[in-house]
Amino acid sequence: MATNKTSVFKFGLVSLIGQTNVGKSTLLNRIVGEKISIISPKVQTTRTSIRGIKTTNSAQIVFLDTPGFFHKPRTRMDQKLTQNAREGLLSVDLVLFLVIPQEARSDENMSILADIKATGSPSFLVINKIDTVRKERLLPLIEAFAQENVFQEIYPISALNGENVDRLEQGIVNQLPSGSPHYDPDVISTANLRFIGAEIIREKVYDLTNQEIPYASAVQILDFTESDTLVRIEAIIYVEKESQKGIIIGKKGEVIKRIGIKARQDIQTLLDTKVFLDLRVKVRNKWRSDEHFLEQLGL
Ligand SMILES: Nc1nc2c(ncn2[C@@H]2O[C@H](COP(=O)(O)OP(=O)(O)OP(=O)(O)O)[C@@H](O)[C@H]2O)c(=O)[nH]1
Ligand SMILES: [Mg+2]
Repeated sequence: MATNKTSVFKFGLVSLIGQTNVGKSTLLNRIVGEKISIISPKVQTTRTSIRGIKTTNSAQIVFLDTPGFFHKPRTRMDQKLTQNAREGLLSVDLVLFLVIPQEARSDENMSILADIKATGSPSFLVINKIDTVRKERLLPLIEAFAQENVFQEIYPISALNGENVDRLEQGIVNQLPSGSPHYDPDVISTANLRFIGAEIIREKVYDLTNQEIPYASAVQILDFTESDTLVRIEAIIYVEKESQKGIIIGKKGEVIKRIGIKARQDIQTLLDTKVFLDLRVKVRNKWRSDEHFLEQLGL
């Protein structure tokens, strides 16, 4: 008989934690092979924890992408982000702690390291963005972290170009407990399309605006109707001030138009169908401190 019954199927929950902007969402998307989580060069991009699922012949890995840890929560939203970030430390089978070479031994990272130690969860250190430094710089870092006696394994990778990501994936699978898959093999996220649509629009706001505008913005989907040939989406971008509304709309509506075009393209690619997107901007004073509204946003 050719069937191989000796290899056990692996299943587990793996969290991606670390400071903001180290490439957690980029790594999730690279491993899953689709854009599940939005990415930007600006800090504080991910706001809620997002699950991405990778299924192979031998394993199903559920990744939990989390918001970056940061020091000084000012608004209620900041506090929620920190709470959501901490979820990644609890009841997971494996923690992936992402750092970048330039800031690997930062105070923030030393504090996250202490948290990982305290929870006692199995964990890997992932040194990301190795494409940005000379390889000689990595060895002392790896040695310093190895001496902490916290990490089962240490992987230098580039989530951007994929270097060493295969080896990391194999390491993860080896570490996971045996178990049956919980999701259909073609399910890649537990987030619904409505949520991912809102996130893609928010990503374009991050892309096309600056200063405080991205952080003062939230996207809510009012209508998401799928038919055979078209998906119709009606969405609102909330900001906190009239002046921010002016900036998002832009001269003669140019900025909002570009946000709409770029978002529509990405959503069309994801859904593989034509998308009609109706986008408006509204002011909602101090929404970042409005508990009820944050809940509506799923935060
Ligand atoms: N050069 C380089 N850039 C990378 C790499 N991985 C991610 N980036 C970039 O780093 C920036 C931040 O990436 P994200 O994936 O949004 O980072 P994050 O950790 O999810 O950030 P938050 O959601 O804010 O916590 C983006 O501009 C990415 O393109 C890498 O391996 N090399
Ligand atoms: Mg992110």
